[in-house]
Amino acid sequence: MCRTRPSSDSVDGGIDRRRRSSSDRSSHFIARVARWKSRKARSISRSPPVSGGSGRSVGTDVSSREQNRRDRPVVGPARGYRRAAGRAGEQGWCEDGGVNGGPVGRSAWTAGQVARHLRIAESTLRSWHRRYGVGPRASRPGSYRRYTAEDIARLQRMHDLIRAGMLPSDAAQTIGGPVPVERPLEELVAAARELDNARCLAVLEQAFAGWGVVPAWERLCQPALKVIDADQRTEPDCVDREHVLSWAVTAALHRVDRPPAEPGRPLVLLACVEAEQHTLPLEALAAALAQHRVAVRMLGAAVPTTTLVHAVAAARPTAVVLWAQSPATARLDAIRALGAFPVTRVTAGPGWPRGRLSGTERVATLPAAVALLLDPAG
Ligand code: B12
Repeated sequence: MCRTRPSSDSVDGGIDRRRRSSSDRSSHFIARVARWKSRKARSISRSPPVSGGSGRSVGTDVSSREQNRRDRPVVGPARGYRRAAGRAGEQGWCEDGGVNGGPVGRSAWTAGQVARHLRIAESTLRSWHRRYGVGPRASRPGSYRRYTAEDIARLQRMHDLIRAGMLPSDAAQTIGGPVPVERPLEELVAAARELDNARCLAVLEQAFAGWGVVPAWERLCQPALKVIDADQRTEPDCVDREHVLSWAVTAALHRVDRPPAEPGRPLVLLACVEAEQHTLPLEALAAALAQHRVAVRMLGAAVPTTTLVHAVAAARPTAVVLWAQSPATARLDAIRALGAFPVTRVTAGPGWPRGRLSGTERVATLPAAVALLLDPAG
């Protein structure tokens, strides 16, 4: 395509290409070849750094044309990352999406390139990032995850330590521990807006592990859900972001460490009422209680009243928490049906009528729910 496009010099010079003399054409050709050579030389000088440890370079592993394509350093925000392009410039990326050259200043490499360089699976690299926070340091809101030479050197050291027999968790600590996300809320919102499940998950996992479930839910998840929900006022179709964020919050909560329940502790059963899809608050409650070594049974979304009754008869919980997000789903028959069992009935969520329903407890926040359920009989 490039070959048939008029070059900017021919346009600037006002020369009609068809009337150009053969010496004009050959000097243009020579100039174009020179430009191509200098571009190629620049791209070669941007080869991935060869770390002291292995002396290997990514380039030596590349065989097929497809691999070559994928190995090429990504030179700017991919399609669909336009919003990030302005900020990306601060990180040393070309603001034009890379069309004029590629990374300027610091080089940056994809996870695939780094994995090939270290000769490990890409999934291992991602798992180091997710579990131990060892990943690209330059994680800015809206930025696309890329590894710098410094990141690669740390990862190489981690790899060497593991090969020498160290546990990955110890190796991660030795090389400097998790890299805290600088502004987790902005990072999480940006990742959700880019529909980047993995990046949302990484931020959330770090927050749950570092702050604990309740603070991370209140400081990070609740505000992020509010922001993403508010996006729909200006962009009604962007509920996809809410789905991605909800998925990531759920996945991260499922990954929270759950020590074995303490024997003799009351069993708590959690369920959303029939037709209720809003499970996240109960997911947070389940993880928070599990961290306190409370035994939890979670039934999840849209539990029919008959199913709830069956589960209570089978599991014999001490307390049952029923979530209703809106008055449209709040089912009083579910509360009544549980009256036949010796359980503390707890209503949670803004759907239930204000004030306490007779024979039930009402909780309005996650910390209040945890406090009540740590000792439902007390
Ligand atoms: C995530 C989400 C979804 C996800 C749910 C995914 C999941 N697995 O949970 C999906 C995409 C499935 C979804 C679907 C729908 N949603 Co929705 N959703 C939300 C969103 C963004 C968060 C819900 C949530 O988790 N809230 C809990 C926290 C985050 O909310 P909060 O206000 O910060 O918390 C308050 C309390 O709830 C309490 N609290 C917080 N955490 C905890 C924890 C515990 C244990 C306790 C006791 C209390 C507590 O403290 C706070 C102060 O009151 C809300 C907007 C919002 N910010 O709440 C809309 C929202 C709840 N959804 C809404 C609607 C309308 C729907 C749909 C009907 C949309 C549709 N047309 O299909 C469907 C309903 C499906 C159904 N039948 O249930 C409306 C509800 C309006 C209403 N009052 O009826 C909201 C409020 C959006 C809006 N602005 O209009 N939704």
